[in-house]
Parts: sequence; structure tokens; C-alpha cells
Amino acid sequence: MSAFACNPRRRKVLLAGGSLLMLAPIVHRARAAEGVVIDMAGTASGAHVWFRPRGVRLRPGQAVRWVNRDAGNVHTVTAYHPDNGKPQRIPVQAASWNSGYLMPETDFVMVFDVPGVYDYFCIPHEQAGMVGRIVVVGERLPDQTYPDTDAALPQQALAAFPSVDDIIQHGRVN
Ligand SMILES: [Cu+2]
Repeated sequence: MSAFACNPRRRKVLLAGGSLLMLAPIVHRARAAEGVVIDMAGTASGAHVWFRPRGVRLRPGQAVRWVNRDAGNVHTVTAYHPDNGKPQRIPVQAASWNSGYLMPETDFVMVFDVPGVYDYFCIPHEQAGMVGRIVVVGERLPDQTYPDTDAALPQQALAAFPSVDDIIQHGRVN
């Protein structure tokens, strides 16, 4: 799991082959283009905030770019994971992540390699139900399920997750 825009390992590999050096930026753009953009937005008053789409289906290796389109708020993209003080709601083989605070018109990119279901939230707005779900479908459909009742999560967050079935069926759930 890595934010490929600043992946030093990938860059080193490309530098090792001299003729590939010029291709490095193109490779990055090509990979980014294969992914999905999720907007982080809200009403002018800040009373309502959201990820859109809330639910996204990916193939392994696809990227997601979250963009803060909200002129009036900072947001985060943070995995439900013990590293972030939360129950684990991402595949056990996957690494946790936390974008940190994203200012307006800044973005954050992740590549998803491990099939499964990933739930994430925005630190300042979890209580307002600002959460999202990504389903990475590999050879088989993910068999993970997460409880709809979990005392560690705000009710507004639990209520905002699209169902895994809807995401698999529709690809995007707003
Ligand atoms: Cu937020």
C-alpha cells in the first residue's frame, strides 16, 4: 500500500534502468489515470460534509485520488485501523493509512493492491458521518463483512457506509 506520487522505491527501480528514466513521470500519470477520483466536499456552512462517491469498486492495482473540493474545511482520509485508534475495517494484509489534514484543493493518492473491503473516515467529521468504503474485487469476491453495529463507531458513520453488494453491483455509490 503506497501513495505512488512519492514512492521512492518505484523511482529507484526506474532510475536503475537508464533508458527508463524519461518514462518515470509518464508511468506515474498512466497509473493515476487508471483510478478513481473521490471528492471531499460540504455545504458552505459546514453543517454537511461528505466523500463522493461514498462507495467505490476497484480492481487490484487501481488508484484512488481524494481531492478536497471544500473551500471551507480541512478533511482527512483515514483507515479504520488500530494504528489510527479504531477497529480494523480493512483487509488484514493491507497497510493502514492516514492522509493527515488536507487543505482545500489538495489531494491524497493511494494504490489498492489487496482485494477486500476498506472502510475509512475523516477525523474531524466522523461524527457527521463522513466515511467511505472501497471494495477491491480480485479473482474472487471479498468475503469480508463488517458489523452494522459497533459501539466504537458513531451511529452516523455506520449508517453512511454503502453496502458491499451495492458497491460491487454499481461500481460507484454516491
Ligand atoms: Cu471531513
